[in-house]
Formats: sequence, structure tokens, C-alpha cells
Amino acid sequence: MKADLGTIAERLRRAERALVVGHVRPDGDAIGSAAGLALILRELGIEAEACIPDHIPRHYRYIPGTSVVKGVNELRGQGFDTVVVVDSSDISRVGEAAELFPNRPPDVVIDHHITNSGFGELNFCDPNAAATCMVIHELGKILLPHGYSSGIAELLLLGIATDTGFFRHADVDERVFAAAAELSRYGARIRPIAEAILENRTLNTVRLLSEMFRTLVLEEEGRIAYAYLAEEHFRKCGCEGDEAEGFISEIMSLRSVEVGALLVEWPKGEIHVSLRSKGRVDVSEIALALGGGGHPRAAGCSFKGISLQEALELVARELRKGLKKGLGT
Ligand SMILES: [Mn+2]
Repeated sequence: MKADLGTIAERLRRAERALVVGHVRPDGDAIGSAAGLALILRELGIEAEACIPDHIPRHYRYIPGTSVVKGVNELRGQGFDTVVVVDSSDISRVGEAAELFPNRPPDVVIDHHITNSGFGELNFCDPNAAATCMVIHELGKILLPHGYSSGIAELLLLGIATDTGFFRHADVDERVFAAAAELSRYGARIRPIAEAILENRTLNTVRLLSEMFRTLVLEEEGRIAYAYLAEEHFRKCGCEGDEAEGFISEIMSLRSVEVGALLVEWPKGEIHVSLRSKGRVDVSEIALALGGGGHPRAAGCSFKGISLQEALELVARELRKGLKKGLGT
């Protein structure tokens, strides 16, 4: 059932051992909201763990508070009386972490994806929130009215900064700046976050980026752009799959582009697609048509068992349809 943050705060205060879970292929918002909420609960004297059910890209580890996050295997066999799932639109997003709370729904779901299915006992989803960390901050103010540590504040700022493309996206409004100001007052610093996320590429990663641009295709006077990275590109450059993170925004940095896609084949046999729009095209619809999901300006989907070439054709076709619809032609 739907619940307000006051009801959720009441429920969380009754927890003794809590688990906070983010999603597979984690981003800054998943990591920041899982780790941030777990640490807020610890400040309340609750035994709380944060779980990310997947590999955490190396650059997030530069933010000190992320060290609290554990993998699924480290948490097996432990009982939790309260399970919270954050930043995930449906239960499949938590991957193997679902094995930590078998045969029951999570007690609380906190999210900002418009497609959230409401799979918890208590659900709070605010599609107008620029990040799940925005919601965690509101909840944190209810749970800890006298404020919380700079470490927690920095984790929440990480999620807000990364989900808004460092305060660039259209959903950056007064609420976002007000939250950032409050977190800053609690001691959060944007500089270490910017350094960890934006200024942390290795030379190999930059070489991988130039490989990506070699595969770039532009259509419709450059309004559609898509590129790919095959597993061979990663091997050739000595890179891991997560090192292509943020590359989609390099495609979107092209002036002409309205809608863009990046297909990443990693590991071999899996293709992960990032979709972005500057506003006129709704990429959540494109993602949905391809079996994925997300937001109107940032979405994604995955393929298994088809070739990169086949995936490129499927994606290109939906991009063309999406552009037509978006331009009203
Ligand atoms: Mn998010």
C-alpha cells in the first residue's frame, strides 16, 4: 500500500535489524540512498546493513561512506526484521539480494521511478523527486530532526549530484538546490564527489572512449546518435565493463543530438543499452518497447542471446520511431 514518509518513519523506528537494498548495475543514487539510509538507521541505534547486489564501479569507492555497502554473500544467513528497497522500480532490480528476504515482500519501498510497481508492504514513490536520495533526505529529517553526520550527507549529495548529471538536468528545481544547501550545511562537500565521478578516468578509459566514438552513427541530421562498445574493445583497451559509465553523456554533448543510445557488450553475451534524451523524445517509452524501463530523459534496457548487430538494429528502429513521435512528425 501507498504510505507517506511519516508512516514509513514510524515503521522504521520499530526495526531492530534492518537491511537496505539498492539495485543491480548500481549508480550513485542507488549506492548513496542504500548506504545513507542504513547509516541514518544506525544513528537511531538500529542494527542496519546496506546491500548492493552487484559489482560497485571503482570510482564510487572514493566516497568514504560507500565502504558500509556489502554484497549479497556477506549478508547471507542473517535475519532481518525490516527490509527496505531503494531506487528500484520492481523486485527484479534487486537481483540476488531477493534471496536475503525469501517469500516475503520488502517492508518498505522508497523510489522515484514513475514506473514503480509498488511491490512493498509500504510504498513511497515520488516521480517528481530528482533522486531517491532527495526522498531519503526528507525521511532522514523526520528520523533525525537535529541533523546527521557529514558522511551521511555526502552520500545523499552523491545520489543527487549523479542523478541530476551534476545539477544539469531539467528536473533540477528549487527543491534540489534547497536539499543540496541543507546537505552542505550538514558538512557534505561536492568537491570529492566531482573528483571521484568526473575527474577519475584512467588513460585506458579515455582510449575506450575514443573507441566508442569510432562506432558512432548519426542519423536524421545528427538528431539521433548511437554507438557501441563490444567486448573486444574493452579487452583491447584493458578496461572493465563498468568503465564505460558516463560515456553516454559524451554522446549527448554533441550539439545536434536529441536522442542517443550506447550499447555495451559486457560481459560477452549480454548487451546493456543506455538511452538519453534532451527532452523532446521520451526514452522511457523506447526502453519499455525494448523490455527495459526508466525515466523520460534517461532509461535503459538489456538484451541476451542476440548479436550486437541485431541489438543495434532494434535500438535504431525505436530511436527513429521515438524521434518521429517526439517531433510530432
Ligand atoms: Mn535514482
